[in-house]
Amino acid sequence: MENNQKVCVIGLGYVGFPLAVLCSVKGYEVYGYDKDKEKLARIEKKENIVEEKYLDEMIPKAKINIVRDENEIRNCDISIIAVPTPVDEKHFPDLSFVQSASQTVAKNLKPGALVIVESTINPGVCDEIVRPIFEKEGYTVGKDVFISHCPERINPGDSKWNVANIPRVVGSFEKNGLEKALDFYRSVIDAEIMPMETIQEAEAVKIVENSFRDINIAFVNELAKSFSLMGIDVTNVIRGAATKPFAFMPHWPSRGVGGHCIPVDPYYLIEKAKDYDFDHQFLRIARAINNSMPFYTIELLQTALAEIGKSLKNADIGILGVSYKANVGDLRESPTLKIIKNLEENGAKLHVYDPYIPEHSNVSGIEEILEKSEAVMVLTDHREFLEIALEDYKKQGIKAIIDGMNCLDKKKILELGMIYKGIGR
Ligand code: SAJ
Repeated sequence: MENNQKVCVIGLGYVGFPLAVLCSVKGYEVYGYDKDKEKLARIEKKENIVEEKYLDEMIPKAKINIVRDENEIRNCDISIIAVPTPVDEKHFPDLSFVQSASQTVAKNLKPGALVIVESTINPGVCDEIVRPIFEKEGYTVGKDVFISHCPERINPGDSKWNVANIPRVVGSFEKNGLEKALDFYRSVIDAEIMPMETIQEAEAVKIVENSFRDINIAFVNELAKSFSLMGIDVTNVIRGAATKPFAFMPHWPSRGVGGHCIPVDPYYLIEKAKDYDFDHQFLRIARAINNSMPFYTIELLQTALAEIGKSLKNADIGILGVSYKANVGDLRESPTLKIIKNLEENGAKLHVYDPYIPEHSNVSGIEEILEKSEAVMVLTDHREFLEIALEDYKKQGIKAIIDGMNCLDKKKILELGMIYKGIGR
């Protein structure tokens, strides 16, 4: 389908790149803007830079014109901002990337263009930060610029849900902007595109869906701590509760909550609500519980070592998995990094391996970990680790296994005579 509209995607990461590819195969003339020159070179070589399999057959058909001069954005009818919105070490939202991307677009805007923010932002950012940037350049929102928010919902590594089929919500400051954004997303995505009544509602949707996940994970993490004191396997209890066909959604305890979304987004709401003198205590408590899990996991290791008369100091500890999520290599807010830092501070000798993050590994592979360690912590449920025969741990003299993702066969590990500590099991 030919489409005479030109689209520019600002930020070609795990959100922007798939969207740019999709827009191109749907017939738009697509421009891509990113500060990372190396990434741009790889895109020009038609590389699948986000390593998402579903893009493999789309990329050869896609054409992404790399923006070499910001002026070229002036040709575009639609500019989509898909840049990171991390938090700083105090968990304060860092909106600098959204600000700078908005400034780039505002200084190179085609009058009448539609500007869409896809980055995750808290309610109020479009009105208080993005809109003034365009007004400062002399534009009138709803007249010669249209601003919309459509929060991204990319789930890295998901083989089923992707940019082409995930339903979306869209908000804008006024009717025309909303219609333009709805028309655009309905032309590229084969799923429901829901109009929100205000742009603030659209901003709130993403924060709410990810905070929902964070508090539910905190719920089962707290259960894991209490049930393990009672000798109850919380994962069996969750599986049992999940047989209820309605009004229950299983979440799973683990060594902690990492990633670019779940542990970050609640802070956006917590901080914004402070502007209204409201304390999101429930979100804060959930964050505190999830942030405690790496240290709870270390306590499990200490207990296991004590059972063999050892302490952390000078203990040879194998760390399997640094990535925050299985089968991808992503360190953002990784709980393992917190565990590694704490164990090193306590004098443990760490042998670290993550097949997806070689630069964070200090051994050649699984065999070396098993040879050198006396206890092993499985902290990411990568498929490679699930394939390790438990007998191999035993053969190599491993005395204790800390199962940070509850992904191993506890019963078999105990039968082999090793100590097993899971999160709530
Ligand atoms: N985690 C748990 N227990 C759970 C689920 C996750 O401890 O029950 C941990 C994971 O180990 C990981 C972290 O939480 O460290 C985040 O896991 P995630 O599965 O939520 O993965 P993400 O960070 O890729 O989250 C994305 C989000 N997608 C978007 O924001 C667009 C999230 O909304 C999705 O729900 C999630 O993928 C998903 O469902 O996989």
